Amino acid sequence: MPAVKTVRLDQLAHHQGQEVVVCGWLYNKRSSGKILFLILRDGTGFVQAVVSRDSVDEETFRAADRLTQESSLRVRGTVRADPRAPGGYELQVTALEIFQRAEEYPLSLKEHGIEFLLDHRHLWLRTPRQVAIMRVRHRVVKACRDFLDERGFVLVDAPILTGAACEGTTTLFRTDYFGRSAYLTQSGQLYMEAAAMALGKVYCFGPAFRAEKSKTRRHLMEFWMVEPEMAFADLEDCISLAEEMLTVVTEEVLRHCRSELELLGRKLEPLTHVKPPFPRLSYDQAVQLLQAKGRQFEWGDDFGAPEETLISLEFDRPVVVHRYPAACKAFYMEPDPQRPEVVLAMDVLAPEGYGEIIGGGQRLAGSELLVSKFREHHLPEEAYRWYLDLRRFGSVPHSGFGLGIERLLAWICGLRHVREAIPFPRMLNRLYP
Ligand code: NSS
Repeated sequence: MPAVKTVRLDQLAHHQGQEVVVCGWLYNKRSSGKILFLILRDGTGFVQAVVSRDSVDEETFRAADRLTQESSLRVRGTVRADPRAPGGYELQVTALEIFQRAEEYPLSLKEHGIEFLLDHRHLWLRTPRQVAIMRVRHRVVKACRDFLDERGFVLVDAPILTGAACEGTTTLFRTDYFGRSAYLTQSGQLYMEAAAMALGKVYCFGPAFRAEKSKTRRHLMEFWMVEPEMAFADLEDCISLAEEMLTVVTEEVLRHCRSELELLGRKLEPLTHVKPPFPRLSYDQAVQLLQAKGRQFEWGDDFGAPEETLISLEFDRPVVVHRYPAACKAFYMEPDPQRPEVVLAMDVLAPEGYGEIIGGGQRLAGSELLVSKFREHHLPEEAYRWYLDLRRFGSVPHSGFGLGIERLLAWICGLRHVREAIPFPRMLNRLYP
């Protein structure tokens, strides 16, 4: 094909009246005998390529007529705005080259069952809805990172293979490490605490693994987490950071991903409420709220999905729940000096019934209490010797949190299940594709 500029489909508006080359996959096709309408997609948009018998040779026309869904091709043509065409533009085709004529495509444009779609996740990703979700995901990740970068946080990568648990020993994925046990990381937090003592304000962004033997709408075995950690920071600083971060990330998505959210059928109005201050409830107040709503719930119990949903439905923006009973939380939480039976932990629950998207708080700074926590939680002290060192050499108040990307994305996009929020979900009975 002669040298004419190759353009992405989302750039066609800048090339009206010009001859261009575009590459893509066949999404749909109509024919009126003399004219073929090929709807192409390229991951950035759509175009209607119009092939008429008079403008290409007979052989090309016949080959185009035989094209199947998802066939890959390159076409040359002149760009014309047409509000009726999918994508808003038409190409009057003058040349067409086929990379591959696709075999019979398993995903038709009609509805499929969820198991079938998950079995074909590698192809399902090509559909407009999934493309929109992945674009919003990209924006969410970028917004989280930009937010922290602009505030002086340094990205520090945490290891994936670890020797000890961060979030309880029951959900560890174990693997063999030259005859010893290693575990896939549940959270980079403990390493970020070490890094915060070196650099001040740090974060990691990476995958986390939990062998959660539960099939819920919000649990994955492998998910992605952003974990900021700050030295010389208390629970209050941690809550403010979470509040500001969620506000900015939501604003960025609204600014850059409107068409994606519209395609997903997401109501924008609830997202426009995400502004500080977020409502704050102590665990005690949350328990009172649940009991007032008629829920059977005892002080000391941990919230499950139904409780989180009930609480979050009471507010029009994310809600912060703080000061949980020590027994509900991990070993590393600082007790409230006013009330040692509760810890300086906080969770952020997303509105519209979505529930927890952030977990964190102020970390235990004293070495003696930390050692007794290891014993209480039956953790092997030897594996945490380095972590204890952080309390022996210049311990300071410090705090941080973990934000789960898929849960945040599920809420922002209005998805029913986190499985659509990650390109290749790992679930209880799914390791394919
Ligand atoms: O267990 S967390 O509540 N907290 C931590 O892991 C801390 N060590 C983080 C820290 O302080 N640096 O998990 C944090 C978030 C939680 O709010 C969810 O958004 C997400 O991680 N999360 C999950 N997402 C999907 N699937 C599963 N299984 C999952 N578990 C946690």
